Amino acid sequence: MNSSIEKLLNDQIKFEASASMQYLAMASWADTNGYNGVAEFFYLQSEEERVHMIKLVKFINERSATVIIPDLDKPRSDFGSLNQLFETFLEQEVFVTEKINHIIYECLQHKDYNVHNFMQWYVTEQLEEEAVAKTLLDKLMIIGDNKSGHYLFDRDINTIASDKANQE
Ligand code: OFO
Repeated sequence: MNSSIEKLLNDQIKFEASASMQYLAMASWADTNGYNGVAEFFYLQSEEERVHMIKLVKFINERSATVIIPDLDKPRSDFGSLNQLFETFLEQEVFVTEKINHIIYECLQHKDYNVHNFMQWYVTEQLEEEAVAKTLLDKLMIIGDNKSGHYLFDRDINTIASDKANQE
C-alpha cells in the first residue's frame, strides 16, 4: 500500500475512535441531564463509530500494512443544551465526511482502487449519518426552548434508538 494512503487510513482510525469517544461523552451528558432517549441514541452511535474504527484496523492488517493505535484527545463533555449537543453531532459527521472524501481523492491520485472500493462503504455510511444529524437538529430548531417539545423529542429518539438496536 502506498505510504500516504497508509497514513491517511491510520489517521482515519483516530477520527473514528475520537468520534466514538465524543459520542460516549455526549451519551453520558444526556444520561445525567434526564434525556434517557438521547443517551441511548448516542451510546449506540458511539458503538457504531467503534465498529467503523475496527473495520479500518482489520482492513489495514489484511493488506499487510502497519496499524498505529492512536492517542486520543479528551472529548468535549460540557453542553449547554440539546441543541449544542446535536450541533456537535453534525459538526463531527461533516468533519469525518471531509476526511473520507480526502482519502477517496488520494486513492484516485495513487490509483489504489482496492482502498477506493473499501472506502465506498464509509461514503454511504456518512451520507446516512449526516442526514440523520441534520434532521434531528432541524427538529430541535423547530422545538426551540419548549420543554414539553424536548420531552417528546427524547421519547421519539428513544424509539429510533431501540428500533436501530433491534436491527443489529
Ligand atoms: Fe460517522 O463516522 Fe464513522 O464513518
